[in-house]
Amino acid sequence: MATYVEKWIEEIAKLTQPDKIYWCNGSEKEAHRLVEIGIKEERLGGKAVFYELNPKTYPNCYLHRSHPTDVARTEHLTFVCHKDKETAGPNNNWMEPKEAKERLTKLSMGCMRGRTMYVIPYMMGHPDSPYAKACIQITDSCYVAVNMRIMARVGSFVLEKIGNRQDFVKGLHSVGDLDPKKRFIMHFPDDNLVWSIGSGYGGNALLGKKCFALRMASLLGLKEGWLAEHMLIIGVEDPEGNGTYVTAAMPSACGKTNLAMLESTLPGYKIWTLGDDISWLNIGPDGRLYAINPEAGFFGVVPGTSMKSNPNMMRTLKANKFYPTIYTNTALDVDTNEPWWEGVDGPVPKNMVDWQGKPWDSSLNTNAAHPNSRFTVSIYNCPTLSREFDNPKGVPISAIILGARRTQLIPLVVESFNWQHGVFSGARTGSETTAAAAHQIGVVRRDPMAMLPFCGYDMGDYFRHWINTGKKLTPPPKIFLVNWFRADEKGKFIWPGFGENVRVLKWIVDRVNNRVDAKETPLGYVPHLRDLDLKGLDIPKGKLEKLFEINPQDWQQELEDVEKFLNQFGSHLPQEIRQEFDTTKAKFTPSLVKVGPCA
Ligand code: GTP
Ligand code: SPV
Ligand code: MN
Repeated sequence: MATYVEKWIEEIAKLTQPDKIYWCNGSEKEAHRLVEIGIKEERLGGKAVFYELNPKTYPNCYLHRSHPTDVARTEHLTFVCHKDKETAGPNNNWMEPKEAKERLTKLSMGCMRGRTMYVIPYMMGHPDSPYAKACIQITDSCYVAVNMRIMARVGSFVLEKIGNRQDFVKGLHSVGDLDPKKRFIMHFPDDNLVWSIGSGYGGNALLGKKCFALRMASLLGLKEGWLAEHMLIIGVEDPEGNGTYVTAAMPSACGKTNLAMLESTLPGYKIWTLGDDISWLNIGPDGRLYAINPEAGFFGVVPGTSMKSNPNMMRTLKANKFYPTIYTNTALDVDTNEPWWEGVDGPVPKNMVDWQGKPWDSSLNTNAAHPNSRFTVSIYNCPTLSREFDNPKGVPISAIILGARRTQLIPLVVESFNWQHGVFSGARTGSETTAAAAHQIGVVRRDPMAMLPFCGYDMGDYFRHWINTGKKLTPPPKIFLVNWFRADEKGKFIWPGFGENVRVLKWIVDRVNNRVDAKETPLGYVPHLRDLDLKGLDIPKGKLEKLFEINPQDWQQELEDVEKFLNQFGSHLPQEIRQEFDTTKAKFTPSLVKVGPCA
């Protein structure tokens, strides 16, 4: 008798009409075979899916050039299809499920003709973890199949785990004809289904990542009492050898991967990596917050990665063992057959082609590598991987960092007064947009907890869920806000960032362990400069002050924008958030603060 899984595959094959169906087993041999297929496979325009890079200097590394219109997430084509629009909230595009399915069905009829349909059974999370989830993704792209094996735990064992159950998470993906007009990334929470067509790009096509592990999982978390977050996970080891586990949310292309692998510039401090993009946070039996990284690889921003900015990632990229490493949309040094990107160490090669394979030199004034070019690499290559990475229980979190990219206004680091104030501080956070999604770059938009594009339901309800979660935690982690990107009047970043961010981590750990006190400001606590270890850094005092400046006029303006954003959530906005807003606003509006004799 056919299992439920087999019946589902049969049904999809009938609709999409692939030439062949291939069930992935996750083996190393299979990965090589899929890469071979990609090297030989000609796509429209005669391009191969994979190009082998220099086997001596980049063994087991391959270059992929995407369709030029398919280089980033497309938020305007991403929908959450709840039965009712209200559940989706103002932060999501919504389509009625029946209508959405009709559209997708039309687009999917015969879409895999002439192609192979890959069936990929995978786990998000360690198979032994009570928090892990079993999933199956269907795709007609060998690029996606190879990437999935790096990013998740792929294997036949997952099919055994699923058996005849129906509650696994289904992902149905086809690149279609890559026409952006026929591109949709749709989520059907009631059917445990993500259905994506017309894009091969990471967040649109590797359905275990943003689609499942954030949009669908955030909703599961709401129902089951946990949080799915856009957060890295690290362990900070101090000179005495004590470890403190920290998660940090930052919007796309705002520094998670770099912070996750930070090479400390402070003697005795060491950062251990557990994840760089997604955390699932559960309340443990002892009442503390435990984090697991449901992924098993890094899908990271290439430009800017160098031995100077992120040496551990450079080492990770060179440490291939059982997994190929994929470079998507980097430039290529034609003489050496090595990938190249803006910001990498060494001189600019003489003979290059850009990310589309066109001849390139610096006089063109264009980017050789696409600004959102990405590597896909196994987390097991990482030299700083924490020994707790595979711990099914996860690690207990003492501090949550909420970051943003703001060239103005936001101080380097601020500690929230308490959990509720931290939730408000996250809710009001804005960040300048980046190349990780297809939209205008560099404009401030509100991006609460870096989850605006990834929260699968109304964000007002999401804030409520955060507040409720905090009430159950004994004790709740401290919440900090950081901003590495404040600039001077010439537009230059004031803070050196990267490895030097350990100085901020040290202060955070000192605060968690009650080792230092702090200065109160209207936004929360900031460090006394004596407590921020700045030895060896050459930042003039005026600039240091600028890093922490809180200008009431600017803040009045900022809060107007915050108020507009929060008002969108209407009755879904928790009263506590409104109270925190009013309290903050009053601090910046002296005439509203009641003065007079104490009673
Ligand atoms: P996603 O993978 O899109 O979620 O991005 P991410 O949040 O992991 O960002 P990532 O660490 O890849 O950094 C994105 C960009 O920010 C890169 O160009 C980095 O070089 C830059 N960046 C990261 N950390 C810092 C920092 O501390 N200071 C400065 N100035 N730039 C940074
Ligand atoms: C992001 O954009 O936040 C990423 C890349 O991490 S993607 O997987 O495409 O979402
Ligand atoms: Mn990300």
